[in-house]
Amino acid sequence: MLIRKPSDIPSSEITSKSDYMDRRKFMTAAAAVGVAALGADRLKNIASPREAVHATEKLATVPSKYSTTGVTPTSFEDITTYNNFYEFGTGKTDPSHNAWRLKTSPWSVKVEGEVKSKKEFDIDALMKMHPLEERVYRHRCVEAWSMVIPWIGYSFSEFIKQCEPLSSARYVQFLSLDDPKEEPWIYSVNLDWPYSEGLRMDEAMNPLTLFTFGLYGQTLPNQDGAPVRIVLPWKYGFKSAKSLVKIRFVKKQPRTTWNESAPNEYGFYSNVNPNVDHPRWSQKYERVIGAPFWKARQPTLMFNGYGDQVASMYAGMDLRKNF
Ligand SMILES: Nc1nc2c(c(=O)[nH]1)N[C@H]1C(S)=C(S)[C@@H](COP(=O)(O)O)O[C@H]1N2
Ligand SMILES: [Mo]
Repeated sequence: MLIRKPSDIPSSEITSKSDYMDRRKFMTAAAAVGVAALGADRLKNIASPREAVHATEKLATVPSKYSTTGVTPTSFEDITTYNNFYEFGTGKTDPSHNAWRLKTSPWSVKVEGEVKSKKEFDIDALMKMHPLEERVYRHRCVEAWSMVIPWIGYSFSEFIKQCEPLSSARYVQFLSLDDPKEEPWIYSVNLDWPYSEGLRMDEAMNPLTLFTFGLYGQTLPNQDGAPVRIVLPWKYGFKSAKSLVKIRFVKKQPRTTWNESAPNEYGFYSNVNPNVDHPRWSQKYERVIGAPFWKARQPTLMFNGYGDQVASMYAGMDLRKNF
């Protein structure tokens, strides 16, 4: 996404001045702690923080009938070094350098809102809730680049069943971790934290909606949203929130981070649609990350190629208005 550089943003816009000054003090302290930790323990065993982020566990999977065929997966290297994860910086390589700070164990996901009773699931229990499938999906960022990623997970609908939502639940909200100790970059990025995304209940129930724990045969590298994220292959990448700590079943359409940041540019639905351009660029084509130059520019497909499975959910809707 394109947003203003931190230096362009007056501090008053982020928060009150005194708050801001306190935060600055805190950041300096946090940076010092980070350097100390790096200097002492970490460098003893690993060559670089990058390596720590790549330290993942193997996962056993079963094949999936929802996997996309006839596509070539992007390399592991590109998938793990070309990321959007603004909690760890806005540059494409920032998350691969900075996300080693994310502590993914212990980890749990809270469930609240319109459910029979509040729940909290430990990450291990979540990963065992249903057999893990390998699903190759196209991944299309609103910035007009794309990848193909062999994810690991199961349909989010399996998890919804365990949550016992009430009939009053019409939307699902996804909330990412916002921990300034592990993600001090959140102070310099002009977005409202925590990162929040949302889906209509039928979209959340669609079998393509993947509760995701891994990629390329192993647990998610931190920069890709460890230990658990959501993946929606027919929507622009920003709908696929990373490092989830809370899932809310709600009555009304929830706040979503990019929509509240620039409502004329990023809608609630954000279905991939080559016929509706972003106000600042075309969505007709995409740059394929890692592809040889003669394949690097390809036309974007309606619903990113998943129309057969998802188009009926939007029947009768004006997709220009509901972008
Ligand atoms: N919490 C959080 N989730 C996020 C983002 C983010 O900045 N923070 N970026 C989004 C965007 S714009 C994209 S394209 C995808 C990128 O996922 P990937 O880096 O695993 O390819 O994550 C999405 N989920
Ligand atoms: Mo994106």
